[in-house]
Amino acid sequence: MNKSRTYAGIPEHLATLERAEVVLLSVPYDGTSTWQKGADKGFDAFLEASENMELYDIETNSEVYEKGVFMPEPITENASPEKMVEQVHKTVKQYISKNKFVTIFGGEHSISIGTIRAFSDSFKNLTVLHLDAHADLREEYEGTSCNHACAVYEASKTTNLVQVGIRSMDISECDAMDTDRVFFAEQMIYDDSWVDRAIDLMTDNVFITLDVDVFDPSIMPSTGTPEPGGLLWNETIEFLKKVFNEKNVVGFDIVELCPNPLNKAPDFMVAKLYYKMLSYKFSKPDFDEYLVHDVAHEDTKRAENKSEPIKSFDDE
Ligand SMILES: [Mn+2]
Repeated sequence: MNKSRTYAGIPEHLATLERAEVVLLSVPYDGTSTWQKGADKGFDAFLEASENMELYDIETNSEVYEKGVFMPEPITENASPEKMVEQVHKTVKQYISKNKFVTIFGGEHSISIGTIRAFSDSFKNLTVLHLDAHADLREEYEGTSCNHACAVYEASKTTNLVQVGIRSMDISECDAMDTDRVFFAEQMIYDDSWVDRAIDLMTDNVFITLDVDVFDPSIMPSTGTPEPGGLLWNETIEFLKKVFNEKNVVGFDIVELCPNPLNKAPDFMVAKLYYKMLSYKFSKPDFDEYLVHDVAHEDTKRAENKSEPIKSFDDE
């Protein structure tokens, strides 16, 4: 990578470790993917798209890049999946200890075993919010527990794992899955109460691991294992906004962007997704609104409880 290249082309003085509040670590690892290769090219496509993005966010009325984004040297360890995971674990922990908001870009999903381990070491009562088409709960796959198919198995044992958008899994994963904490894509379509129910399950400290295949292939074809029936842009963004507003998001990773040079729209979508997540993290303009809204909502509920129940056909 060109040394002077900065995230989204931001000025160099905002891209130093000392100045930046955000660390953006690339792990262009593609050692265990099972179908389409190319997740190692994801970061460059993401970076290129980011450079062509407007840096003013209308919704939050903010320019979050001013917080500064530092990009360390990418992690290129690929002697084995275990060694890569260990290197990610060590490096992420190191930046967390410097009080940075650490974000990590894959690579395929096995990198998250290392990122989650680092956040779980560093933050009490961690919730891992896992957005993905796949359950990723295999204890071992193709001879290693550091395969992309095992991405959140360890998290299911060591953290409060909440899974959203799942629509593909192996029967062997049922044992490790806590279905009370899983929001299957099929159910989410018919009932949007999942948003609040998912947030209710979360502890204060939340780490988000987002596999881009959680999105519908109509908007996100550029991924190794696309699955029909996924999430769309607006509902995902609304959900994430609520999570950032109501919880302490301590970091996130985005994985499995497998770019297609003939279609750059998905790369741009991921660039925008990353920037939105940063904008939500650092501006929280709706935070008070949310509180007021929630209080008002509580008041209404209380008032409702006091008044005589309205007879409805449901009561019959
Ligand atoms: Mn996946």
